[in-house]
Amino acid sequence: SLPTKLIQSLSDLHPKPSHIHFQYGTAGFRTLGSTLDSVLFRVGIIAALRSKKLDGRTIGVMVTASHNPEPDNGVKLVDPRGEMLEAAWEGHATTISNASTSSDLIEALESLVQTAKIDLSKPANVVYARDTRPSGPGLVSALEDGFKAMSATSRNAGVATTPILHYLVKCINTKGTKYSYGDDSEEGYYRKLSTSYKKLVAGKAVQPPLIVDCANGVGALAAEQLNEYLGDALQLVLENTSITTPGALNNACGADYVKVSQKLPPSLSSVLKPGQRACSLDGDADRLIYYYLDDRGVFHMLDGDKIAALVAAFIVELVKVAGLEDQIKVGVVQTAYANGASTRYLQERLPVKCVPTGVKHLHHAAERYNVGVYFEANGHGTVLFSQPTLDKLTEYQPSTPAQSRAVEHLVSLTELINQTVGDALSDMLLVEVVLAHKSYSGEEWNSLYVDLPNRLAKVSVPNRNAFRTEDAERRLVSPPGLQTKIDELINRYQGGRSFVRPSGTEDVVRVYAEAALRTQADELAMRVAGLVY
Ligand code: NG1
Ligand code: ZN
Repeated sequence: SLPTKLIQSLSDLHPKPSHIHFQYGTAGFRTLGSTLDSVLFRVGIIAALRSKKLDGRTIGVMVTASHNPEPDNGVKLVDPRGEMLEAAWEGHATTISNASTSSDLIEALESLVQTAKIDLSKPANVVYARDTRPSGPGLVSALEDGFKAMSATSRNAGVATTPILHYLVKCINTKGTKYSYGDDSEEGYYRKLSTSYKKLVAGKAVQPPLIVDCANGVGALAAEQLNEYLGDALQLVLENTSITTPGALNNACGADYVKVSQKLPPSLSSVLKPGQRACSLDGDADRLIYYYLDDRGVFHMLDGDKIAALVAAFIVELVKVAGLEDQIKVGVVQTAYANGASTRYLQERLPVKCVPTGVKHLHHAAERYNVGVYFEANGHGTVLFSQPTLDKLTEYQPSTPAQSRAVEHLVSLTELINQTVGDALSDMLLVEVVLAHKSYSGEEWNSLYVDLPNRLAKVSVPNRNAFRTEDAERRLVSPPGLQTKIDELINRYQGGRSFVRPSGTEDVVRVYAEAALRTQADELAMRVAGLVY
């Protein structure tokens, strides 16, 4: 049975604030860091129970609030294959985090053990990491108390990016098997990425230096390491690396700032030369946005949709050259936030599916293809190769040198691309590979299609749960009548598209609008927001 005495005494050190309701949302628990102590303690226990449920396989815990402001923090659990926590357990986590007292907590835990049929005699293994937020160390010690309460075996991965933590989880759980994902260390990660990158660009002209905006977060540490492993193969020029300056994290920099404001981070204005490529990571380095200034100094953004278009087209081409067109089907997964122009571009070339927001939905939909490319417009995404596809690539007997090269490249891509989750550094190298192969400048990449002007806005409402959607979040079913009014507005704008959905990570409702003209997209967004408010 559960060590109730130990849990009780440790839980008393981490009381739940009485006035707060916590929710395990699309990105785990996420709110003001100063309110999360009890949640972290309890997540430590939940991680241990999840591991026991899965026969002692290692569960990951990541402490981060990604692109959110510095005072925020959060925590999410990573399942053994490096993937997001199974949906049913999101509910368990929410229930447990809201038990008001230590004895309520024990009751809630006992009920989970019963309903999930957890064998408590099994071992519990966890690996955990945090980003650079000032609230991180305190929250991690609460988490460690949770492990202690369950006598879990834990491994501290220190300060690491979210994708590195996912990588470690997958490596640990596949260690010594024929599906071994890699060496379960940060060095193993950098080696895997840099080695496959070097293979992929061998014989190509070295790309000019790339400016990397590290959002003053953990990505700065990882990018610095990666830079060393890359050596002469690619030079990263790191900017916004002030990880200890209070208030700097994600402040007027980083992928979310660039995507939402559609602007160059002011800190880069004196650094970036016209025509030079640059990219921004977010606070935990799982999102990536590229951009450049043209000859007139005008800013152009290359977001997740542009990355999807670039990468999907490249993989389709390699599959074709390899002579595997009939056997390996490539597909793309997007959300409603994908720019309409990107959807049109992709649909002309390969199957495209639209799913609700949240990595979990994208990831699962991508798993249905032989090769599934998924990217959110905000720059979070990756490419998944199914196991049969991986097997096919290793067994395939090419009949020409060109086929053989294409297959080698595809195999190297499966190593370069983080198969567990979107990974800004892995995606960045992936983009660099394609640019090197195609000899594309930022401008040429950007001209694959022309983005429809768009605007993303958020509206605070008394109750965001009153907003319910259907059709992959593209239409509202409640509040009643609102969708009809939105439709009437949309019809007045050329190329107009707009939708409204409740955020899963913030207490707001998001409004998205696009139209043929900039002013029209802005106006449509504003008017739809006016309907919501
Ligand atoms: P919400 O807050 O549910 O819109 C945001 C992003 C998602 C995803 C999650 C998790 C937008 C519009 N939404 O979700 O795409 O990245 O955060 O971090 O970018
Ligand atoms: Zn992130």
